[in-house]
Formats: sequence, structure tokens, C-alpha cells
Amino acid sequence: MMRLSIVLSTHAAQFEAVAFKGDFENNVAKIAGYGYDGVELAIRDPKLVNPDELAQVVSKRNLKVPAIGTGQAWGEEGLSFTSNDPELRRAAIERIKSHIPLAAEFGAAVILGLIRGITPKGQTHEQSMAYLIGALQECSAAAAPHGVKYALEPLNRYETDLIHTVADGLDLIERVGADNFGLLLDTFHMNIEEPSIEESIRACGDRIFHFHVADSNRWYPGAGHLDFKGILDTLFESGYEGFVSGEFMPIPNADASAQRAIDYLRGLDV
Ligand code: LER
Ligand code: MN
Repeated sequence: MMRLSIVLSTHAAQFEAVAFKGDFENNVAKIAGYGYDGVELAIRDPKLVNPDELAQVVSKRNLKVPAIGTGQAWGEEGLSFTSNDPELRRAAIERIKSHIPLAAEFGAAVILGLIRGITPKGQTHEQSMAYLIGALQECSAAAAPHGVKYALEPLNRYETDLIHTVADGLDLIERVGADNFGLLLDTFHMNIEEPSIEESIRACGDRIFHFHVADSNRWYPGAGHLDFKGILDTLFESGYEGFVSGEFMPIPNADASAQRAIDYLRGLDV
């Protein structure tokens, strides 16, 4: 049976598609109660969490942590691999490396979303790509001995100018040249950018390190017009063995969206 998780922030977060924010223990209990197998933790800074406490709360409910999201470090602190400020670039790299011990403890992938940044005015796209590749090589090399993987997420054009599609991501993987560097595919972004979601999943193959689901409108799966049966069958036919993780807006509210998502996805018989 497909393993399902949902994004949960360890602290109150600004990102609108994080359904559950704050009140960590209570939310973990609710998520387990709905039948999820895991929680994807959004952690701005690992220094702000107590790893043993986190592990205890999560394992008490028999949940796994398939991935750790880092995007709040960009959203709330402006850290970016491609900033024109060398101190912010260095801080972003150090922050992303600082997730390695926690990720190793949970056996989780570390997600690289908006921490990649957006090309600042006056900087060329080539320069951003050079910064990005250097940062990814440094982080991947630091994580490899610990068995930790990084999953960079292609994001739609309205969020960044850097890496929109699986094709962009595969080209980046080639240039980074590290076995522990792959992609996180998100159906919301794919619906905007990919010519064919299924073809792109097949093209990405064993470099799919994590998977986000939201419907076309970024509501829970089942609330829009994506063909999740076709998408998820293709994903598992490609050999994917990881979690399918819900990252959608809390509409009509966090609890109802989480419950409707799991009911719908389980009903697909994937
Ligand atoms: C994060 O996983 C995501 O999908 C982005 O839209 C964050 O900006
Ligand atoms: Mn996502």
C-alpha cells in the first residue's frame, strides 16, 4: 500500500500550503489518527528543535519522517544559494549542511525548495547557476558519508527563475554530479510547467527522491482536475519506493483537507 505523509511545520510558518502549523504534538497525533504513515517536517533551522523530543513525539505515533523541508529559511530569513550577498550564500550552505545530522537520524531526505533563491537584479542567470551548482556540490559531498540525500524541487515560474521542470532538474543533476542529489517532484508545480506529468515522471526515474501532491488548485488531491490515478500509477511503475506527501492549502481547514486527501488517495487503489 502506498505510504502517505503530510507536511507539518515544527513552528508557526508563513508558507500558505503548509496545512498544519504550530502545536506540534497535537498535530502529530491528529495526522496519525487520520491514517497517515509519516510527517514531512518543515524546519527553518535545526538549531531551534530538540531532535530527541521530535523523534519521540513522532515515533510514539508510529510515524516516519520521509523528508525535511527547509524553505522557511528563505521565506523568513532570506537565505539563498544564489544571493548576490556572499554572506547570505554562505549562511544558506551552512544552514543546509546543518540539517544533515537530523536527516540522518530520521532517514529523511533534505528538501531544497526556495533556498535555491531567485536571480537578483543585475546578476546573470549563468552566475546564479554557477552559485547553485557550487552550493549543491558542497552540500552533497558533506551529506554523502552520512547517507543523506538532497532533493531539489522544480518550482513553477511564478516562484523562481531557477529550475522549473524535470528537464531542467536532470540537466542540473548532470552538472552537480553527485549520486545523493536528486529531485522532489510536486504535482502542483508539474501541472503548470511540465508538457506531460507522466512523461516527466518516467524521465526522472530513480532520481525521484521525494514526491509532493496537491491538486491543480493547490487544494487537497481530489479537489481539482489532476488525474492522480494515472500520475501515481506512473510514479510507482517507475520504481519509486518513497512516500507520497501532501502539501496543500488548509481549505476548508487543515483537518478537513488532511482527511479528504487521505480518503481520496486511498480510494484510488494505487
Ligand atoms: C515547497 O515544497 C513548494 O512546493 C513551494 O511552492 C514553496 O515555495
Ligand atoms: Mn512542494
